[in-house]
Amino acid sequence: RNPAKAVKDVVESAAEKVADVLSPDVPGAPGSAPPAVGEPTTPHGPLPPKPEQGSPQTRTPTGARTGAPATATGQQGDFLTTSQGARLRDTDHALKAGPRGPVLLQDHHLREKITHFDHERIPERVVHARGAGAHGVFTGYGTAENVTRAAFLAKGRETEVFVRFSTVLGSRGSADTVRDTRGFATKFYTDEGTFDLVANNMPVFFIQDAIKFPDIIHAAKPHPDREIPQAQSAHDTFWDFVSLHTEAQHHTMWNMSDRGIPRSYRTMEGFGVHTFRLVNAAGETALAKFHWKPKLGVHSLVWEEAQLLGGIDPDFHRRDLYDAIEAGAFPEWELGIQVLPDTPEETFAGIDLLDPTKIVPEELAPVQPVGRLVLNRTPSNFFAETEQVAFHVGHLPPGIDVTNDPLLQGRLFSYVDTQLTRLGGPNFSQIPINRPHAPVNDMLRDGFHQHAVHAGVAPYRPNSLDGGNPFPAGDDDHPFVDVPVQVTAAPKIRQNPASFDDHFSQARLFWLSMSPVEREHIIRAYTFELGKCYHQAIKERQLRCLANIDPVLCAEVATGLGLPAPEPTLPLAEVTPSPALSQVGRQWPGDGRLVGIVVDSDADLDTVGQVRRAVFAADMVPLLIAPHGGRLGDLPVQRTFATGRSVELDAVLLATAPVPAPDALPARDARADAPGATTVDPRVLLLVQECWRHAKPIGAWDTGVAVLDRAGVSGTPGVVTGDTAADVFVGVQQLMAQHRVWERFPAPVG
Ligand code: HDE
Repeated sequence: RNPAKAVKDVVESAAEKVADVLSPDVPGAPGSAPPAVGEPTTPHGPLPPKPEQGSPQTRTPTGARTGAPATATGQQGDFLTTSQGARLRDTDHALKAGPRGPVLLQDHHLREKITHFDHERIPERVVHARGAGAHGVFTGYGTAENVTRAAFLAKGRETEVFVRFSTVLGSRGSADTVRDTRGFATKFYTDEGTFDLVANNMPVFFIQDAIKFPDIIHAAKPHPDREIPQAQSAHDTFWDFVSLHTEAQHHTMWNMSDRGIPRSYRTMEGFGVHTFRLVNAAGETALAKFHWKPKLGVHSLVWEEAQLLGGIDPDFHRRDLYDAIEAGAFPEWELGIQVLPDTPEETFAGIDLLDPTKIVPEELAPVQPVGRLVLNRTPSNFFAETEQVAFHVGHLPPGIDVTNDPLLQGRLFSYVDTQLTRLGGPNFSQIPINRPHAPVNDMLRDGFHQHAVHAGVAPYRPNSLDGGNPFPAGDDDHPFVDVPVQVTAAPKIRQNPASFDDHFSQARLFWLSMSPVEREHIIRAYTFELGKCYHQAIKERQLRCLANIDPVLCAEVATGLGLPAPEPTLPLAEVTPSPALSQVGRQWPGDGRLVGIVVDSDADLDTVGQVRRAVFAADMVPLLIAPHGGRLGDLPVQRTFATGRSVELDAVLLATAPVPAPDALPARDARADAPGATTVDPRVLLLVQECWRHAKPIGAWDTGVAVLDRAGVSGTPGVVTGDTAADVFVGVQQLMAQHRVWERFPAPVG
C-alpha cells in the first residue's frame, strides 16, 4: 500500500475517521467504550479474526502457511473452556466445602487459572527492555546487486519485516522519552532465511570489545544498592565509567546531543554500527555500514519536553508509532549502505573499520539507498510479538557476512545466550513472531517448548535411513557461504589494534559538525548530567575528557558546574566537520505531525473546519483543543484544556481567546486583574508559552491574536498572524518543515 496515497485517501474520503482515531469521545477510538454489542449474557458466534492475525503467525516451523490462523486464539469462541477444551460452568467461585469453605485442593480450574497467571511474566531483556514494535514491508531497489547477492535487496522484491524500537537502560515500564540510545532492530523474513539488522539510533558504541559490555551496562543501570535512578545516565556510576574508559566519549557525546531524545521513532536514523562484509554473485567482497534514513528527517525533543513527557505521557513514542500507523501515515525509512573497499588493512580514509567507536563521514563515503521500509501494521498482541521477538546479529542471509570487529564477535555469542534465559529454552525460533518465512529443515531436536513434530528417524548426517535427507546445498542452490577471509598469523593476545587508542578525534568531529544551537544543547546536557553526580572527582575527570575534545565545550560545562576548566592533556585532533551529522538547516515533510487548534464556542467554526481540512491535506493530523469534550458544532473535539498539553503537539493554532470558566480553579491567572488585561484561560496560556519555549511554530487569527499578547510572545520569531486563517496555517506549515524555530533558542555558543 502506498503510504502517500493512503494518507490522501484518508484526507479525501475519511478525514473525520483519522481525527476520530485520536478522539477518546468517539466510539471505537482508543480509550473509548467498545462498540455496543449488547449485554454479554448470551453465547454468540466467534468475533471475526483481526486482519493482523495473518502471517507471520500462520507459518509452521517449516515456513509453510497453515491456512487457518491456528495460533490466533483467544476470546473468540462461544464458551469458556479449560486449557484442554472442557467447557466451564463457573470461573468466579472456587470449589469449596460449603459456601464458607475451606477451598478444595481438587479444584483443577482454580489451580490451572492461578498457576498460569503466576507464570505470566518472563524476564525482561537485560538491556533494551522497554520497546515497541510494528510490522511492515521492505522493498528492494535492486541498487545493491553489484555488491551483495542478498536476494531481498533485488529490485521490487517485497519482504515482510518486524521492527522493534527500544530504549537501552530502563525497565519495561520506564518512560519513553528519557535521554538514552535507542534500539532499532529489524527482522527481515527473507526467502533465503531471516536477516536481523540489530541496529541503534547512534552509529557508534561505548566500547570496542564485547568483553566490556557487562561493565558499561552495570555502570549505566540503576545503582545496585538503592536501584535508582531509573532509565537515566545522569548518575555517578555512569560518569565514573565513561570518564575512566575514554573510548566511551564519542558515544557519550551522541547521547548528550539531541539524538539522545528523539521526537519520535519515526524521526530516528538507524545504524548497524559495525562494518559488515558483503559478497556478490561473483564472490567479490566489499565492506559496508548499514544506515536507516527516516523519510521525515531526524528530529528531536528539547530537554524540557522530554522531561515533561516522562510524567505526562510516558508512552509518548509508543503511542506516536501506533497512532501514526493507524492514521495511515505509515512510518518510512530508506535502507542505505556505505560501501567501502575490502582491503587487508580494513581501513578507509585512515579510519579503522573494525573500531565501533568510529564513523565514516557520509561526505567521504555517501550512503547509497538500497531499499525502502514501510511500517503499516501494529501488533495484535504486545507479549506475543514485541516481547517475544528475538533478534540475533548472526541471523544473516547469503550475501551478508560479519567482520572481525571485536564488539560484533561478542554479540554473535550473546544474543542466543540471552534468549535461552529470557524465552526459556533453545526453541525460541518456533515462537510465531520468530518463525522464518523461508523453509526450515534443520536437525535441531527436542528441548523445552518443542512445538514441531519432527518426522523421520535420522536427524544426523550422513544417513541412509531418511534417504540421506536433508542434503547440503550446492553452490547453485543459494547457500550461505562464509567468506574465506585470510586470518593473519598472530600471537594469541588480549589486546586491541593501536588505532583503537584514538578516543577523542571523532568526538571532536561530532562536536564541530553541530550547529550553534545543537552545541548549546550538548553543553546543557553535560552540565545537567554531571550536575546530578555527587562525586567531585568524577565531574573533574569528565571535564578533563572534555578538554581533550574541545576547550569551548569544556569551559562552558565547567562554568555550569562551578569548576575550573582543565587544560587538554592531548593535542586537539585536526578534523574536518561532517555537516550530515547536524539536524538543523534542512526541510522535511510533515506527514503525521500533530497540529493543535485551540477553539471554543466563540470561534468562527466554519473557518476552523477549513483549517482542519487544510491540515489533513498537508498530511498532518489536526487536534481540536476545546474547553470541553464531545463536539463543537459539527467538529469533533480531541483534547480539552484539561487533557491537552503542549508537549504532544508540533505546532499550535489559536482560533480564539478562551476565557476561564467562572467556576474554574484557578479561575484566572494573577495578571488577569491587571488594568486593561485580557483574561485568557491559564491552561491555554501555559500551552502557548510552553510551545514557545520549545521553539514550536505558533499561529493565530481573529481573537486568537489576543492570546499571543497575553502570553508575551507577539511579534517574536515563529509566531504567525495574518489576514486569513489559511495564510496563518501556510506560514506555520513552512516553519514546521524545519522542525523547530531555531532562532528562539538562546544565543549560540561560538
Ligand atoms: Fe545488543 N543486546 N549487545 N547491541 N542490542 C541485546 O539481546 C549485546 C550492541 C541491540 O529489540 C540483548 O535479545 C552485547 C550494539 C538492540 O529485542 C543482548 C553487546 C548494538 C537490542 C545484547 C551489544 C546493539 C539489543 C538483550 C556488546 C547496536 C534490542 C536482549 C558486544 C548495533 C533488540 C536481547 C530487541 C539487545 C547484547 C552491543 C543493539 C543481551 C553483548 C553495538 C537494538 O543479547
